[in-house]
Amino acid sequence: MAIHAVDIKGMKFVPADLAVVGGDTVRWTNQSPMIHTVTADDSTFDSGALARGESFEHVFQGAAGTSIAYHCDFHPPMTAAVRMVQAPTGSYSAEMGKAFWYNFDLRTLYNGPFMTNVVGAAGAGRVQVVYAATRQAGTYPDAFLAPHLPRRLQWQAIADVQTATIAEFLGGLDNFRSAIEDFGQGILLSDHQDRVEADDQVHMMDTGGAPPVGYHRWHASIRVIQLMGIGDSDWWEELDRSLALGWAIQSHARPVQGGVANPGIAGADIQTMRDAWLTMSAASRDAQFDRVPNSGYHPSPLAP
Ligand SMILES: [Cu+2]
Repeated sequence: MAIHAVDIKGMKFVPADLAVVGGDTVRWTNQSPMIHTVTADDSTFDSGALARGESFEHVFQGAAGTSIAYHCDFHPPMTAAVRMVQAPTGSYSAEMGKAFWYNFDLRTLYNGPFMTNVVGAAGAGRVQVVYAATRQAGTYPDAFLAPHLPRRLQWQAIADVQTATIAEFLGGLDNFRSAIEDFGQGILLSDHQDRVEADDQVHMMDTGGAPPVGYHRWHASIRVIQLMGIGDSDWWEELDRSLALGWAIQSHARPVQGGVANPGIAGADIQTMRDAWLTMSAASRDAQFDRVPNSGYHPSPLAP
């Protein structure tokens, strides 16, 4: 059950359009100097007056396909909605993994405005560089967080695309772990024509043949999100555990991009890495990323 964060800022709810699955919590936080309310149009919830810094939470239980509109009682132009979407039911399947990675890429990597106005503006493209530099200098986390703080709205959007897409296509983090295990091995081959034409058919972390930077970038992004207090820190920690496992698996499997699925690695090796990586403390996981600053494969993923 994910917690989605919505900021009230600049006379707007951000994001104004949010997809959640039944049982998810939405937490609104007033980041503006003015008093606002979060009031359902159908009166099913009402925060009352929220001063700066105050939050309000509501758990959504509506049927998939419905949309719950809400507004601010004091400022009628402030309107937004929460859309209920269907969580996939049942256990993980490769089809589920393919749908997740395809749609996640469509919403991020293949979404030009998102990459420019959100990822670029947030500094997320080089967040792993700031991570490595401040960790080496001993100024982490303060000096790491500082340059990103003024871009909270963009980081909010980066957080939301993750929580929303995981909820919509995987249902939760158990299935995300399976999805990134497959991703790290490069065993999921997309059958979408646009991916074929882009010569980007294998769902895997890659940067044109070089060792992947994406795991470092994603890990550092999760740390920004946690340090900013966006969403549920425990949820992000669980995501980060799976992310680190994905990095280990890809470091061991070394899949290649192309028109065929990679063969994958032995189940016993995956279990060895699960045992090592999913039980690691947050601090130890941070230190693993320090071993290969900025990007690259982990040197000993079976025995970190
Ligand atoms: Cu208002």
